[in-house]
Amino acid sequence: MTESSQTALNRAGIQSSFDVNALRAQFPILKKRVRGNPFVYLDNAATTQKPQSVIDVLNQYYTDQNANIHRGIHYLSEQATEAYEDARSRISKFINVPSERQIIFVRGTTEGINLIAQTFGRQRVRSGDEILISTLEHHSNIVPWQLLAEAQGANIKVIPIDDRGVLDLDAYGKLLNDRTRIVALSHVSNAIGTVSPIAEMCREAHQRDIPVIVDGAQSAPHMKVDMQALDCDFFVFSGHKIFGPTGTGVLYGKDKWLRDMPPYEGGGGMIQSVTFEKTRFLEYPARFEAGTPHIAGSIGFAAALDFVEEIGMEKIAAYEHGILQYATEQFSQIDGLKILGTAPEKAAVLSFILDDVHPHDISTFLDQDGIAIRAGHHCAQPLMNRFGVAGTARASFSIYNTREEVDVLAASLRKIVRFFKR
Ligand code: 7TS
Repeated sequence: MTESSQTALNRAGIQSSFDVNALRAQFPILKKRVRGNPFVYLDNAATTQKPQSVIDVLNQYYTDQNANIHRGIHYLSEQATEAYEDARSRISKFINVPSERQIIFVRGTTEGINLIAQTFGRQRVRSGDEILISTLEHHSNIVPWQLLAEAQGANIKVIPIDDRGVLDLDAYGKLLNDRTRIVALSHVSNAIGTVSPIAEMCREAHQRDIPVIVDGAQSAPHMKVDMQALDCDFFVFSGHKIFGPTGTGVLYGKDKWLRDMPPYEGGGGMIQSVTFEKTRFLEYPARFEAGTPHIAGSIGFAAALDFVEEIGMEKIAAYEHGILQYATEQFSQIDGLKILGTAPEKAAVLSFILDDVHPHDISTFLDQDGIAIRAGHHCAQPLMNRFGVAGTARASFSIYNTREEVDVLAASLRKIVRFFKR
């Protein structure tokens, strides 16, 4: 271990108080062997593995509590409703939301952004207006805005980045103008790990009364996110990237916007009264939660946040930072390896290319050694284009990854270098 990563861990007091092996033991899947090797899971930006506590909550729900919510006036339905609403309340506290009602359950970040675009966006954006996004965005924070722009006759504008993958804030200031109706930004880039200064960018947009939508899919799992400190207008993140079940996520919005937004989907659970002539809708959050939701999933999502809080987000951030630094140092010693994304503020993601070896070949080779990474465009094709590559290989870290796993990855990469040099 190098001195700098040692210092980062010591600073956070993690060496003494954090036992990564004990933590790993809580994740049954990490005991797997893959192709005869210990399983090294480094695809956490795609989805994280689940601790036993979350698996147990899902099991318990279906074993002991399952009923539909907000409907049947019977014992189990009441219990399920209470557990579901309690999950909403715990999630709201996790991101410091003023009222739990401002948490809307969705299927994930993708659905959350589409919901905002198709309700708030349609209300707000007219012909000739501009929607401002950045070069760093995941497709799910590009395509919903393009669909909206096409429907309304609006235009998409894009904040450029420098060669390190850092947003150009001067350009941002200049791009904000009287036609800008929405700013939509990722907090942390899934493809190269850049952390963007969201609070500062919100302040600047708010000076012009422009609302800011934040894609928090990759920030909420890796750093403390506080809605009142960020002061963004909307924030969306996925449960499955923070140790929770797939098919879960939440959308947070400011009351001043949510209260006047029209529904996204129509159906049961979101109406006050229905006649064939006219339907009256419930207030939010129910207005945006048509149909039977992923009840067990949302309860599991809250259990995942309990797991995070038990460790402490500051500890998680510091530990992962140490791993990222260590991996960056290891990678810099590998012949022909180039890291994409060298922003001073980064979280948990290391994207790289290796001479002319195709990223898919890298991941296939690593897979032979039981190592799971992601290769390709990472649903960020415009960002790949900016760097002049079709794709990268990407290792993304979580709290259960170790320096030993980074060593295994580095050794396997060296093997690939030797193989292709022959
Ligand atoms: N936004 C960001 C920044 C993401 O990283 C992802 C998923 C999404 C939105 C969409 O989230 P979902 O839960 O709705 O699918 N990112 C990745 C990834 O990096 N590899 O696989 C999925």
